[in-house]
Order: sequence, then structure tokens, then C-alpha cells
Amino acid sequence: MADFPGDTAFHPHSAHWGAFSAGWQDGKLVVKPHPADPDPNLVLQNFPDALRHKARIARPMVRRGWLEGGPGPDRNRGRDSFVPVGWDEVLDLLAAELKRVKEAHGAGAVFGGSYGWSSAGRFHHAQSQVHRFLNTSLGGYVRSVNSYSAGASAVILPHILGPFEAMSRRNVTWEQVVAHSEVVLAFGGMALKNTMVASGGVSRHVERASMQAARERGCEFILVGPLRADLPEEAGAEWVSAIPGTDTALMLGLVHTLVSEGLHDRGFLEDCCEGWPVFEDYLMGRADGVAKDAAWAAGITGVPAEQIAALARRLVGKRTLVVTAHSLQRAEHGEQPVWMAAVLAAALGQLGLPGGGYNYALGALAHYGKRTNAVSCASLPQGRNRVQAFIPVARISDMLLNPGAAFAYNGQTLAYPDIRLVYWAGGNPFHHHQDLNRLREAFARVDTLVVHELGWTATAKHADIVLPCTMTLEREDIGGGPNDPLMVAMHRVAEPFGEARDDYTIFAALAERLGTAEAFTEGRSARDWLRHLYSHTQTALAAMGLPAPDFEEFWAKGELSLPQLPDDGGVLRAFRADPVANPLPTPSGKVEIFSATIAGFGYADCPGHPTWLAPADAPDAAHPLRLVANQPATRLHSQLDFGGHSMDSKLRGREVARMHPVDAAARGVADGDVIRLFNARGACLAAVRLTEDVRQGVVQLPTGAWYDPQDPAEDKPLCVHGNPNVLTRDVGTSSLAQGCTGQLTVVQVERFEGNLPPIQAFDPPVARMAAE
Ligand SMILES: Nc1nc2c(c(=O)[nH]1)N[C@H]1C(S)=C(S)[C@@H](COP(=O)(O)OP(=O)(O)OC[C@H]3O[C@@H](n4cnc5c(=O)[nH]c(N)nc54)[C@H](O)[C@@H]3O)O[C@H]1N2
Ligand SMILES: Nc1nc2c(c(=O)[nH]1)N[C@H]1C(S)=C(S)[C@@H](COP(=O)(O)OP(=O)(O)OC[C@H]3O[C@@H](n4cnc5c(=O)[nH]c(N)nc54)[C@H](O)[C@@H]3O)O[C@H]1N2
Ligand SMILES: [Mo]
Repeated sequence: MADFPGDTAFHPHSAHWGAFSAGWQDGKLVVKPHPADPDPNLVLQNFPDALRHKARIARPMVRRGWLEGGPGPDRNRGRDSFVPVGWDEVLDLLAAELKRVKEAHGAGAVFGGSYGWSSAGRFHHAQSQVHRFLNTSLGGYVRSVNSYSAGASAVILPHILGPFEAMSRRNVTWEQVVAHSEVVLAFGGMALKNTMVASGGVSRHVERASMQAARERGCEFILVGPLRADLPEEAGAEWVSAIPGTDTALMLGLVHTLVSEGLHDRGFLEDCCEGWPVFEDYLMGRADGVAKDAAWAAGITGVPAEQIAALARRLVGKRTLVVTAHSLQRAEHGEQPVWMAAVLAAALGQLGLPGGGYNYALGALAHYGKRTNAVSCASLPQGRNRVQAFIPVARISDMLLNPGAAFAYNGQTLAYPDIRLVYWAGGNPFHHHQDLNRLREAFARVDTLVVHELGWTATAKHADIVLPCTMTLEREDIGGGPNDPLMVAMHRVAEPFGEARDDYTIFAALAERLGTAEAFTEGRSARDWLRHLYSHTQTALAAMGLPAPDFEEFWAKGELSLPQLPDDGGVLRAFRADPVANPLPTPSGKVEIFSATIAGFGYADCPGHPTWLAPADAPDAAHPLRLVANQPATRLHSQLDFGGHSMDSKLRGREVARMHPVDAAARGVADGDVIRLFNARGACLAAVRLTEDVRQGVVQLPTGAWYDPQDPAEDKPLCVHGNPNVLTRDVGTSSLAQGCTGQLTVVQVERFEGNLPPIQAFDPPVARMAAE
């Protein structure tokens, strides 16, 4: 049955990967990008096949072992069958379990961090919904802080420069790059696959055209990293192929060259920076007898010394912008390249100039490099969380495996709480977390794992209670973010799949059973909430004396363009213009090249100034290749991996890894083969493409292929589909930030011989009726 039979209209809608409209033609869903988008995102084309795919969850399910044996630790999670249960019964069961945990252990025994990107609508944003529900109905939950994206930078940037948002989102714009930049030195690049995505949506993808326009004006782009494709052809970039994980050493080599040749901006370092002399002692080798010169850096980075020295000279006397991708800091000692890039930009004297200086993560997402809206878009208020305990987001397995254990974080010593119930809505830990075999052990320790999902992800398959939720196309919402002018009235395009319900409806029904319905819903239907959230925008527009359409008008038109603030360069520009009147919000009011605060924490893995710290996770004879596990081009993370565009990118049903022909030949691997990637933590299969655009010694496998254990009963099953997180390490960046280090690890690769195991990642789990 076609949804909305007879309906031939196209309905406005939005996703993190773009604004669009969707409608039905000949019984098929058709998705058209927003007409104003100059460079639309093909990821939108995952929707049509995904909407009614077998991977969707049709009805509530409870894990057999949990249903029969009750809550409790169980190694059978992810190995068990499921029993379909009616909505009323499952909500009764879950409400009773929430009550039990709260009464026996308190709200501090519930982990509700629920990290994940959910979907773009600001009301049905699942993570906001689950937080609001736990706050209003249980009194709170153990939360997580920071993100998998920027775990290290979110903690280090405020110590050394200023707020994360001011250094990433409100800094150098693409408009400035087009008009002013002469050299853009991009560590980790600015891959167009990544700027296709912005949290809350994006109406115009401008990055490709911006890089092209800058280049045509004469701007030079230089890419440092292991993959040539990290800058687009339009940038005409020079590729400095460097060993991943060594950027700090490369930047030290660059700054050493500047200082040795007297090319550094002494005035800026003296007037606007704190602690240059201490750092200079380290740089020049006066402190430890090792000069961090170009030759030293060459030995670590694999970039010839002459190339490093020549590169340093090219950065001087021009409007130079230094950019570091998020990826650099999603690695051991990830704080260091973020800090050292600020020092490089300071030594060049370019911080705060239009199109120059340092923009952390420009080009990693479509919401960086844009203007900021003058009026904010809707977001669901989350209420008050009365539980104090939190974890840095990527410490989830550590927490579940080590209740009560102490850990260091940003100058504090904290203890892991004792978690009995984990509630997840809008995220996929079997996508985002590292060392998945360890994560499975961690999830085996809790009493109850609850998951709301639209698809049978591995997380859903490891849950005790699985509640099917609607996909964004199946409900009304408002899309928007702080750096895109377009607010979208997201109309409903399709009927809910099977018995799926909105997260909001599910939480409202649970709140009803817990006697907290009024606090959670405030008496509003979903439509009432949209109207309510929209009214804030309308009021703010009216207060500015701007046209302020009412909700009906907004809804009928399908979109609203919000006013934006001037492109003023933010905190860094103001600081540069007058460092005394506009100090940076750091302890010294200056750029902290040395941080007394960080030095005072006494962390060997994050000393008081940027330092080259060799990674413990280095290649050896058994695991000679460096794995780069980066973001996928054909989807957002694991979302709709079963959609058409994502599936078209697979080879022999598997995710595609890329490696250099020389590394392949040494292993008897040919283009198109299936390979086995393995290390001490686990193993997965992938199909392989050979290309000289990958640095020798590196193998690249993107994230997002759904975890697909060949034999789930094993402790370390082979993932037959190509999820790199069976290989990555579950350790924090350092004692400072404890961020995710999933981008890099070491592996060995061999040709896979024998019969190819089938892909079962998208199959629903075995369901048995209660009576069987
Ligand atoms: N090895 C390695 N690992 C990484 C990274 C890496 O570079 N390397 N990158 C990390 C980064 S930067 C990030 S941000 C994370 C991303 O990790 P996640 O954000 O967890 O990944 P997603 O696949 O976006 O997960 C969102 C989930 O929400 C579900 N969903 C969508 N809409 C709804 C809804 O309305 N309701 C509910 N209940 N669910 C919904 C989707 O089906 C999907 O399963 O991954 C991290 N993991
Ligand atoms: N299509 C698509 N776009 C996305 C996402 C997605 O899932 N799909 N995810 C979004 C999210 S949540 C985020 S946080 C951003 C992530 O933004 P990033 O973390 O920056 O993205 P990645 O693709 O993981 O990494 C960018 C590139 O860095 C390079 N690299 C890896 N390690 C190193 C290193 O040590 N040094 C250097 N110099 N280069 C290195 C890799 O070659 C890689 O291609 O992307 C966003 N954009
Ligand atoms: Mo991210």
C-alpha cells in the first residue's frame, strides 16, 4: 500500500544532510533536494528504500531471557531471541522496571546520556526527549559530557583560547576564505563528504564553490594527512602525505623552522600570548636536549625535512589560515594537535585576521564557517537533572565495567557511578563506541537496557526492551540550527511503519504510568509543542521589528528565513583589535601557549604546553598498518546504512576499505578482494579498493557499516560487514579530556579465503511467540 494514496504533492522536510521535499510518485517515495541548494547531498537518497525496509522495527519486542528471568546482568544480550509484546503490556513492564530501579537504587543508577545524532527535527529530537522524560519523571539520570566528535578539543580549547563554539562555529567563515585567505593549511583536510552534514539541517552546501572561488582568486590549499581525497579537486590542493597521528610533530617542525629563521611574529607572541618563552625552550631543545627541527619532525611524520622547512616559509607574510579537522583529536593525545595548531597560528601572527589565523574544525561539518542566526530556532526544554554524576561520553564501557572506580577528568578525580538501567534513544553505541567486544561485555553487566529505534541496529539487538519509533518522514517537526538561516516546517510524508510510535508518544505514555504526565507533556500534543516552540521565534522576530509570520503561515509556506548576525570574526577578531579591552576568556586573557592550569593538573599525558607524545598504539611486526576509521561518504554514521545510496557504495555486500597497491601486493591482495582486518581486539571483513591516494602503510575503513557478528555466541566474533569499531581502542585521549580515540589504531590485513559469510546485519532478530 502506498502511503497517502492519491497524494501527489511534495512536502517540505529536513534532515541533518539537507533540506528537501518528498512525495509519492507511482507508489514510490521521491526525494528532491531544496531548489536553493547549489550542491545537494546524495545521502538524501537513502530515504526511499529505507522507509519500508525489512530492517525497520515493526512492533515492541522484549528479549526472551529478560521477559522470563527478569532484570539482571546477562551475557546473553545480543545472542538471545525476542518476544513480541503489545504496547500496553510493554509500557507497563517498562514503567514498573523504571520504578523498581528508582526505588531500589535511585535515579543515579540510570544512565541516560543516550549519545547520538538522532534526527534533525528539533521537537522529536530523541536525545532531548529522553533527557526531558528522565528529568521530569525520574528526577534525573547520569549524563555524559562532551561529544565523540570533539571530545579533546571541547576541553582543551577553553583553557587555551576560548569557548569551543567561538573557535569552531563563530570564527572564520567561508565568505572570509573566498575574500581574504591566501594560504589554507588544512590538517586532515576539509572533505566535501563531511561538509554535507550539519546538525539540525543545512539548506545550502557552499563549501565546494567557496574553495573553488578562493582558489581562482589565488588562494593556495595545502592538505596534510593520509588521504588525498580529504580536499576536493576544486581546491587544487597540494597533498603533504603524512603519517596519521603525527601532526603535532609536523607543526613543531614548522614552528622550529620559523623561529630558527627569525620568521615568527615576536610582537604577537609577546603581546597576545602567555608562556612563549617556556615553550620556546622545549621547541629549540634547550629544555630536553632535543631540537624539534624539521629533520626531527621528518623522522616522525614521514614528510621530508626540506618539504617541512619549505612549507614553513610559504606560510609567512601571507594571510594564512590553519585548520585542523576533528579527526586529529579523536586519537591518543588528541589535545596536542589542537593546542599546537593555535601556537602555529600565533607564531605566524595571524590569529583574528579576516580569513587568517586558526579555525578549529572548519570544513568538518556544514555548520562551521557560516554566519550565526540572530534569532534562535526551536528546541525542547529538558528540565532539571538532579543527579550530579556524569562521565566524559566515551567512557561508557569503563563506567559499566568498573562501578566505583576513580578516574581523572579535567583536573578532577571522579568516580564511576553504579548503573543498573541504561536508556538509549537516538544514538547507536554499536556505531559510535570503540572496542565493540568490550562494549558487549559492558552491556552484559546492567539489569536492563532499553532502546527506542527505528531500525534493528546492533544496539537494538542487544537490548532487553526494544520500542519501535517513527522515522522523521513519519511525523511533523521543525528543522533548524544556529548557523543556517532556513527554518523548515517538516511536514509528514508517510504513515508510521508497523506499530511504530513517536518517541514523544512513548514517553508520554510512560509518564502517564509513572504519574508524571503533566510535568512531561505540559498538556500539549505534538502539534501544540510545535506551535509553542515556534512562538519563541515569532516573538523574537517581532521584537526585532521584522516580519513575524504566525505558525499557520510558517507551516503553509514550509520554511522561514531567519536573520543572521554580521560576519565579524567573533572573539578572536575582537581580541586582536584590542587585547586589553577584549581579553580572551582564558586565565591570562591571552592565548595560552603555556597553561599554568593544565600544568597544575600534573598529567604526564597532557603537560603544560603542546608536546609531542609518542602514541602507545604504534605499529609493530604483528600489526604494521595504521587504520584510519573516518566518517563515511554515503550516509551519516550508521543512519540508514540499508538505504539505496549507502548500499550502492558497498562491494560484495561489504563496506569498502582502501589501501595502497604496494601494501596490497605484499599481502597478495587484489583490487576487489575481500580482506580480513584484525588485531588483538577483534576482526572484520571488508572489500578492498586499491589506490595511490592512500598513503602507504595506511588502510582506511569508514565507520557506519552495521555490526554483523558471524557467530554472536562468541566473545570476539568476526564482523562480516566491516565495522571498524571491532578494531579500535577504548581508551581516552588523556587524563585531561578522556575523549574518544576511535579514528586511529593499528591492524594487520590478509586476503580472506573461503566461503563468504552472508550479511545478516539488516535482518530482524529471531522472534518467538511468548507461548513457544
Ligand atoms: N571508529 C570511529 N568511531 C567513531 C567515529 C570515528 O571517527 N571513528 N566518529 C564518532 C563521531 S564524531 C560520532 S558523532 C559518533 C556518531 O554516533 P551516533 O550519533 O550514535 O551514530 P548515528 O548512526 O547517527 O546514530 C543515531 C541513531 O539514532 C537513530 N534515530 C534516528 N532518528 C531517530 C528518532 O527519531 N528516534 C530514535 N529513538 N532514534 C532515531 C538512528 O536510527 C541511529 O541508529 O560516532 C563516533 N564513532
Ligand atoms: N558524509 C558524512 N559527513 C559527516 C559525518 C558522516 O558520518 N558522514 N559525520 C559528521 C560528524 S558527526 C563529524 S564529528 C564530522 C567529523 O569530522 P572529522 O573527524 O574531521 O572527519 P573524518 O572523516 O573522520 O576525518 C577527516 C579526515 O582526517 C584524516 N585523518 C585521520 N587521522 C588523521 C591524522 O592523524 N592527521 C591528519 N592530518 N589527518 C587525519 C582522514 O584521512 C579523514 O578522512 O564529520 C561530519 N560529517
Ligand atoms: Mo561527530
